[in-house]
Amino acid sequence: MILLSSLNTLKLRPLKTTPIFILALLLFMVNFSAAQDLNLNPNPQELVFNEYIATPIQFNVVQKNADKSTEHLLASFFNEDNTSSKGFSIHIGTIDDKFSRKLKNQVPNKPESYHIDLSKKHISVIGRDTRGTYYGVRTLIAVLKNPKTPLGYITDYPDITARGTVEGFYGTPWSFNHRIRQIDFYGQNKLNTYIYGPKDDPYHSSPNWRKPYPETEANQLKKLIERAALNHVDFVWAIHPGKDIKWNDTDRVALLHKFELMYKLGVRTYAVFFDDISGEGTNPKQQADLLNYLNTEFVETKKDVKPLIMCPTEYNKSWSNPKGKYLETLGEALDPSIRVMWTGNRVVADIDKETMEWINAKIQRKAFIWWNFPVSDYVRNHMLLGPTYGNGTDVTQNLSGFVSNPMEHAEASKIAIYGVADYTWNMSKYQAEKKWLEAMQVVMPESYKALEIFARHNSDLGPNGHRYRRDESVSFTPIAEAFLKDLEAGQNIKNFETVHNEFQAMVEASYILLNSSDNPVLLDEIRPWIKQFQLLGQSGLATLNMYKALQTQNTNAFERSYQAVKALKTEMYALDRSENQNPYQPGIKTASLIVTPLINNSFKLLTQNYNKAFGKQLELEADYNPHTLFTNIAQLENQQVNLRDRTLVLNPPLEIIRLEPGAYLGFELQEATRITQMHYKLTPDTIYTNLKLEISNNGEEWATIPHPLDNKDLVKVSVNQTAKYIRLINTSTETLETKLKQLSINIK
Ligand code: 14T
Repeated sequence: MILLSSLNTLKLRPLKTTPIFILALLLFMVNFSAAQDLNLNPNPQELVFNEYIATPIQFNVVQKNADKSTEHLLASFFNEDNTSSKGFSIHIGTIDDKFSRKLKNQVPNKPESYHIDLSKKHISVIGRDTRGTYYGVRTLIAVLKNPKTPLGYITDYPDITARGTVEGFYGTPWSFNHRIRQIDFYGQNKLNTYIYGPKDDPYHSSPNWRKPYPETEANQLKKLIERAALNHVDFVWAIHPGKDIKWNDTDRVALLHKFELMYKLGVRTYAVFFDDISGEGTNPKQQADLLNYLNTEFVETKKDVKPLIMCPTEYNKSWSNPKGKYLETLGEALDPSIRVMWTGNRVVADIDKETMEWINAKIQRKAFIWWNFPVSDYVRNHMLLGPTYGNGTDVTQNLSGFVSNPMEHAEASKIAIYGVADYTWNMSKYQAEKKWLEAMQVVMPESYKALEIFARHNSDLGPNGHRYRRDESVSFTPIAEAFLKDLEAGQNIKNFETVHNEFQAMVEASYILLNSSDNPVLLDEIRPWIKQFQLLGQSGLATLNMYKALQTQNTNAFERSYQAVKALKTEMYALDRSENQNPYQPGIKTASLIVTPLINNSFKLLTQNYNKAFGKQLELEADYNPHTLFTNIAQLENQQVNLRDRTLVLNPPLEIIRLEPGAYLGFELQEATRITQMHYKLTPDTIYTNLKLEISNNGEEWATIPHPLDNKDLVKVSVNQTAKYIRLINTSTETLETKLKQLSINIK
């Protein structure tokens, strides 16, 4: 029974030891896999199944006091085709309905809980409250979508009261359509909270927080709020008044007035954010007084408004000033019903018991966690598609809410949010990897395997100021290490095939994804990253060809593949310079933790070995180079410029070059940069006096840098100036013929 005991979500009624025990066990194993395949998210607290039947085709559904959302949900599954008075009997209601008398003790005494009883002839779904009933129906429908229906019962409730997301990132706010899709997704996965707080909505923050939304925006918000209600999601409208708030009656009333306007649009839960402000607005006593005022004047008078949520100015431990007593003041002064947000020990951090105990003691209540994952507003060139992991699974009793701050890529964020839904509902049984795999299937039901390959290699953030990192390419890491080890030791590469397969899989997965019609909304968000991933996979394959060519001493093949890698790098560079050009972290980075370094290192080692073996001088670096050659000499037009560490080098042409009067050659840097030195070497008979060394910031006005005029060997000039352009120009009236043996600059 080892198999069964490892499955902690599924309890089975005790087996009788009979002669047909083995047969029964086999049957159970069939059942067991069927139970696993129920595809429920979040994972219910208690599933007790003893038998399976073929799922009925006709149903007779009787519902009592179901709210609009539940009715709507029922209508999405039960229709004319599968309902009739002779169908399989289903009762749906709450503990207050008569039919539930016998079973209502089975419904946990917790908000949003439900109990489903499944017998041969009848199914009952009983909710503790209307949301519980709604969740029960969600589960029932998910169960009935399977070909086999289990008999037994499901008892379920969420571990965390408030579960969901906070749209709180910097950058382009989600569109209306994206928000609708998100809200539906939350309903499907029993998330109950969407905090609306986009930093770039001027009516959420300064300057317009006091003003009503213009009609168009108001109408859209109203639709979102309705959609949230339909999905049993609390639409939490957040206001961010701290930048210019005056602690006086006028502004208090202005806030109250804005709350009233939002109430008219349908808002029933409110938040006040004091993050990212300075000056008067940061005063904790004033903040608490304002929140308490809103609590008594608004929440308590309205009756149907849920407790207030506030985001403090010191919202993480690393920012909390131990002398200032900011958090303690909030803790003492704030009405106990008001929930206080917290991001953890740092701005971006995972949560554990210690985190919670520290903050809860200060604020005298259970903190409401604002988890800054998968938000990518500080690493915008990366796609964060990895699993939801890292948070303690023993903190159910220590927090009042848990919301994830997602990426500006709403659809791609669903991978992480799917995990958040399960983590916050059933923490102790949460399995990050399993939920991540399921999420792939949910967001891309057809092409999920291709998505998995892509997502597996796109999860880390790269080095960043918050020092938050994620695992990436986990199963491939030891393979990459072994590969490099063999290559470095000059040994035969033992896992060549495995690495080859992975690169091949990267390319194939990219083709599949780019041509899938599975989820066009998702594809629109991740397309540039997939393209980059495809090029990377191809460069991996070409690098492996270099290895093979070197082994068979095929110089032609080696140099072709070598050139191919360089060409692919150029293409990747171009993509990085044209897509996702935001001003913060522009560009497209993919598989940056394991796969990219593997390919770069292999390329370098192979080129080195090749140079050694065949006495060649191929460049070792195939890294992107943002700087270009600057010349009006047609002969040099296609000459490569390479960046090695901080040295920018012109690939020296073999032929003699002719510099007509006015001809120049040099470099154009990506931006004005400090140039420390210039090195050049021409043929010894060159008349140096004909050449001038110049720098410029705009390519029009030039300043001359003195340079030695009689040098027959390598010329070294100390430049030590900041410039965008640097060039050697023939200022004489004569044409100058020379071989350019070296031209390079050192930049800071
Ligand atoms: F309010 C908070 F709880 C919070 O996390 N605020 C922001 C959030 O909107 C943003 O998405 C997140 C990740 O970048 O971090 C917070 O924003 C910052 C963080 C900083 F370290 C803003 C300025 C900072 F210096």
